[in-house]
Amino acid sequence: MGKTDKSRALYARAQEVIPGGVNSPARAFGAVGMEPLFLERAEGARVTDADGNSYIDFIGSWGPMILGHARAEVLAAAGEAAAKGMSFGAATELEVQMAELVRALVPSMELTRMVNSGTEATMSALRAARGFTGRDKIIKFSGCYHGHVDALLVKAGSGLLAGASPDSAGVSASCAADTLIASYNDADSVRALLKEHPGEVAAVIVEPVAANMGVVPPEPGFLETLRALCDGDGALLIFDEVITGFRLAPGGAQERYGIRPDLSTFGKILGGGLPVGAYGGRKDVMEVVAPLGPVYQAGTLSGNPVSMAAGMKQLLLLKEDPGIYAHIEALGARLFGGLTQIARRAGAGCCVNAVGSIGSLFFTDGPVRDFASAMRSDTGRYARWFAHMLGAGILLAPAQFEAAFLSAAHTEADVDAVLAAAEDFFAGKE
Ligand code: KE4
Repeated sequence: MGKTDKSRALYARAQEVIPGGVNSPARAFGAVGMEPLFLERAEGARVTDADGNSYIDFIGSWGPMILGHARAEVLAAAGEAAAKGMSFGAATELEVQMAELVRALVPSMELTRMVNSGTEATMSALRAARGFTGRDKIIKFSGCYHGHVDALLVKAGSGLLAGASPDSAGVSASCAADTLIASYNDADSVRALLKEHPGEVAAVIVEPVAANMGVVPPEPGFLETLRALCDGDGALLIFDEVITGFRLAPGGAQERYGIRPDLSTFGKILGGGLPVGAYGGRKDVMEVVAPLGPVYQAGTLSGNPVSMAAGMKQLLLLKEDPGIYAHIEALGARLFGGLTQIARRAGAGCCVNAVGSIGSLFFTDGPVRDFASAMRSDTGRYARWFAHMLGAGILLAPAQFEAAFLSAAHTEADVDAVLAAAEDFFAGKE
């Protein structure tokens, strides 16, 4: 890896004016024992840092860049919209077109409300669920991350797992008291909570493919059982598709697995790289949301025209060219299948989980099927893996408990570069 003088200098400056020098802990590189790289530009599957070092990028802004960075059509759509005004604080046709497109892609989204992040989407979906059911409790799964919503920062994944605890300080006990914790891929843990709290649970919120404790796929029958348990109890089933939405299929994980949730949340890909989130689902549920109903939710920049234009262009490019999904699925099979073979040959005490174009290499024998098994990973060895790959010009997620993301801009050569560097790593050049 080349010199990082400019990143180091920027980090020193950043720490003077930004908590920890970053605007999101996931970018801090603390989990891999390094100072963060400061990136300057990106195009296609590559990013370039402040010192001019170029990397094949598998962070992809944590999911939004499914077409690759700086896709010309998306840039043009954003620029064209911006030239007409950055924000109005009034309704626009673009918002209607976006909601119609989301419903066309995801039929369960009978009504959609745009917000500005995945966090806002999950926070609002929970409030709508509580307002519709009149119930207070929610069930989430240990290791799943749904954004920094107070009630969901309990046994959460992603950046919390780089720190001391999967719980966050600053969340009042009273706020967390209504959050019940189940175990991913263990439907009996949900059944027990519903039995213990009959008629009290407003919603079960789940990442249909967990991707914030590393990637953990749903085992056969898990999602179907959640659907049945919610139907039996009257709790709503919320699919948090902020990562999986528009990635695992045009209609997200709910299309891939054939499950219809009551509410869904989206973000990332939906905005084409600009700040966007959305929640929605059943018409009868979403009709509780203001100005129709008593559940208040609002936002100055919700449905921002520039974000709508960029996000819609990205979704339309995905919709018009199904070959993109075939490409990223094939690259996923090549990358994660290749890593599985290499690790197995090396008897290396690691395993790979993947679904389509997202996946994770865990430094534990596995299988990794839930939070407890993910936590057995050797995070120190992951840090050495990360550094080795960075030295080979490959930028992976700077933490064990995240996902690697492929895009339409990645090539077989990009994947083969990862596999070659992995061969070196497992050949003892750690
Ligand atoms: P945002 O508020 O960061 O837009 O979305 C929150 C969120 C909600 N639901 C799921 C399933 C998510 O993965 C996320 C955010 N994902 C992380 C990466 N694991 C974002 C990276 C970051 O926090 O900087």
